[in-house]
Amino acid sequence: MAQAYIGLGSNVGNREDFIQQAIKALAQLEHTQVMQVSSLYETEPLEYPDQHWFINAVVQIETSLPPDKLLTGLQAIEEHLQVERSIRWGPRTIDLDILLYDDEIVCSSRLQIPHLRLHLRTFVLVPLAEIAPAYSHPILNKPIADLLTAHTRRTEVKKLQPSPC
Ligand code: ROI
Repeated sequence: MAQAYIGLGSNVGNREDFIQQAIKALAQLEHTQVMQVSSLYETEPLEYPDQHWFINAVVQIETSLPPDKLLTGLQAIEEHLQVERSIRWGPRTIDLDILLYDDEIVCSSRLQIPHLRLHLRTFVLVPLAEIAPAYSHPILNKPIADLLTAHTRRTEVKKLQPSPC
């Protein structure tokens, strides 16, 4: 089994609900188990500021799907949850990215692992550091916690408090 980390983001409609539905769908992927789920964070939009804030989270899975099959599975979940992709970097109901897959490096036109901008994005680093602080980035060779400390172009990220009931 491989260990992989999946980034989730939503900024349309009931964002928390889309994230929860996507986590359930991840748990139902064949040959895949959800091992850890980070807190949910409300995050300032990056790149395309004139849109709603996102909810972001990171999930650790164990899977025997190879990276390309895992990507196909994530795309099926996105389609099922009806991703709006009319504007590049614009609003989306749900976005699922493979951030890390063991210490594999994949560089094809369809898929890049580690995710190319993982170390530049506060909304990825904060939830990833919550569940995998010691995980070493296979290209930068630094633990995620160190990448977060070194990350200077921070955008705002607020932890959502779990509802009391
Ligand atoms: N900004 C935030 N805060 N969260 C995201 O998930 C996200 N996803 C994107 C872009 C448009 C880069 N900005 C984002 O694809």
